[in-house]
Amino acid sequence: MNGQLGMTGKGTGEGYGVLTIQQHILQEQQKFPEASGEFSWLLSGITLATKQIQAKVRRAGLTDILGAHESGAENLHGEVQQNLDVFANHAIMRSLAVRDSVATLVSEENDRPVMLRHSTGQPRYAVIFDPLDGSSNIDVNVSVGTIFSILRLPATMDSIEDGLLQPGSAQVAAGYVLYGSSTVLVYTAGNGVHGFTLDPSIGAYVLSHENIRMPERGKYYSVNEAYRDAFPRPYREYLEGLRKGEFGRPYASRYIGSLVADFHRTLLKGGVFLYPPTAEHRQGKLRLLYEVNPIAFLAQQAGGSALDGTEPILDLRPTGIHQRVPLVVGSPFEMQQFEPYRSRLREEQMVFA
Ligand code: AHM
Ligand code: MG
Repeated sequence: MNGQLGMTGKGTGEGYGVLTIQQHILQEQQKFPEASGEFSWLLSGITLATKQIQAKVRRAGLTDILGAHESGAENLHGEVQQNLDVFANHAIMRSLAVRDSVATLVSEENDRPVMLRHSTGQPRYAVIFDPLDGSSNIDVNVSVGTIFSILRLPATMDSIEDGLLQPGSAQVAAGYVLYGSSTVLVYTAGNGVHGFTLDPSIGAYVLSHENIRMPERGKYYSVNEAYRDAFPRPYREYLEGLRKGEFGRPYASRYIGSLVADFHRTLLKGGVFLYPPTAEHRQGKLRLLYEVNPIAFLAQQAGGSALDGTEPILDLRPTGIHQRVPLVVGSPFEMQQFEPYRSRLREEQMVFA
């Protein structure tokens, strides 16, 4: 593809051809003559909203937008919504609501799916998203992100929940935007994982990481160590194995506390990220539909894999749109080393500390 455009390599630079995400999607679409173009129109809604969100995030320290929303409203998980969460949610809703192909929107910030009524077109997609993941990190200037998952709804369904509760393997596309030292959009539509960096000088996401492959193994494990004693024994022993060099060499740890940022590092550098269950939170913290499924799809497309401890994430049949699930995701070597612990998690009664 680079050759086709006469590009010499990774391109965010000025003065030579850059491939924007829109061009990239159109090129990908040409491989599927039956594609109608509505999918690229839908994705452009996501890129537009995330540009608005990143602009707001970049100005967060300059405005009085930080802090709890005026109403002090809590979302259904009992967390105080922050202004930027609300802004991000509205930006995505606004942008996607006018896309004819979108039938329903599901957000971490809304307890129910939002149904869209279009006068024209054939709505067929559901967009499921976490508008601003890791938002408690904003007021200390730590990276946050937006995560999205796209499903095709069945032609007939008993209820909208019915259409939404599809396994992660049914996702037609998924991705995230990381508002870090630069703004990076990473997505897959089932044909590899591609990364784009926002070039602020032209306001466009340009291809910077084509066909990302996770390294075979990495140097880091990533977990909230403070909960370590509360994890079931096989998790504790796996972590001990990583720390003590039982899998070839001792690992170092990295934990940011923003899933998007922690996963982005794991995707590019390899290693393993875990959010195991604890006695208090038997399903961990992360949400299946708009956090874990998209991350698992990206990991799989990049050569890694993801488990809920025992089962492949992408095989799970969801039971609720805000369902939580434990997560172990990583590169091939670390996931291979996890296998004996996975068997023990299957066989042993869950023993928490
Ligand atoms: P949020 O959606 O309310 O921001 O919570 C999700 C975040 C993830 O980004 C991150 O992986 C996790 O919470 C960190 O949780 P903890 O503080 O328990 O380690
Ligand atoms: Mg979240």
